[in-house]
Amino acid sequence: VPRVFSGVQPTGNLHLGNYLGAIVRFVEMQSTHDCIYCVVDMHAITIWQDPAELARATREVTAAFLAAGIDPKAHIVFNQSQVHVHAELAWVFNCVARMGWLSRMTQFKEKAGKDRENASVGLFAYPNLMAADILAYLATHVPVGEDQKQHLELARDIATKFNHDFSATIASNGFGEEFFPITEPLITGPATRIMSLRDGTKKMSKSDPSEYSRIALTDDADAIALKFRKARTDPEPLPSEVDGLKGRAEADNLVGIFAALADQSKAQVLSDFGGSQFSVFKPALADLAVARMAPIASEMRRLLADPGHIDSVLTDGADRARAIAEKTMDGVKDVIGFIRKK
Ligand code: AQP
Repeated sequence: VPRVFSGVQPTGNLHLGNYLGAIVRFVEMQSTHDCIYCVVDMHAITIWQDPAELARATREVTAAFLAAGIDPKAHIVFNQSQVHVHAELAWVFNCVARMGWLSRMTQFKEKAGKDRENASVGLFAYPNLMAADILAYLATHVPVGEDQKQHLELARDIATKFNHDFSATIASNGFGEEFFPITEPLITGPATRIMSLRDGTKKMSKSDPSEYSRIALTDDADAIALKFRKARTDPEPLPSEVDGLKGRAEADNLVGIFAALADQSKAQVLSDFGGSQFSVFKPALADLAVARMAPIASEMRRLLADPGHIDSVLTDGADRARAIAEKTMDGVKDVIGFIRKK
């Protein structure tokens, strides 16, 4: 069975983009893959996190995974910092990846902004840790949103260079031609890039200062309806064909969200709503979002009332993840020439 790895950062404000772009895919893949889903708390601290808030957000992402339908017994759910191999393998990858490769990462440029001198070294090396997350489990498939495409290409480059640089000891240790698989990103469906409700050119993001830019997974029905009502749009009615969404970023985004929530294509949505004004479409979208999201929000609240249970899910998952990752790390050490206890 092919193995999947993916992660979500516990940086607060989990939103509809995270849900439709990532978590929904995580749920679907359980029937066809061995799945490992991680709350990547070590990634989160590349930007300052308040300690109490980090722990709270870690439990909240875990609750979202479980409430959405991820089965932590059949698959693995854990938080990254409980498995030491992520940090250990990331160091090795710090020494495999080249400065030039990382300098081209657009997310670093965006997140570091103008004050690059003051960005953490971890923020720069973030993609190496992400490669370690995936490759510690020799995962072959990674479901992510569009924004992570460049980081996944880097993970492929790291795997390729490692396999090449150590080809002699990879073969002599009996690992054949390739130690690490060349991971495939899975970026599909109508919701790979959900945009901000306030600005159709920016992605919906946890860190946007405006609450109105995103639908949070914990929003109640009133908040969802209000945010869609206030969502920026143009004055034209919806087109009947997908082509008519060109140059209308905000309309395109809302139609994409509707399609993803209804499990339809954008063409199907437009065949129902083509010619409608937003005053008709937005309430229909809000009703659909509430119907789909309210049960998840209420299950999250139920789960979060028992943090001890959530922590035990994470610890149990980490024990099983560690067993897989340590085996990979032993192989890496043998291939590199690090002496270890056998
Ligand atoms: N707007 C989005 N549309 C579709 N997918 C998205 N993802 C994030 N935003 C969107 C996907 O969600 C998964 C987890 O994301 P993350 O928390 O690890 O990383 P992120 O990209 O940093 O999330 P945010 O919400 O955008 O946070 P900030 O504001 O900190 O940048 C990933 O699979 C991601 O693709």
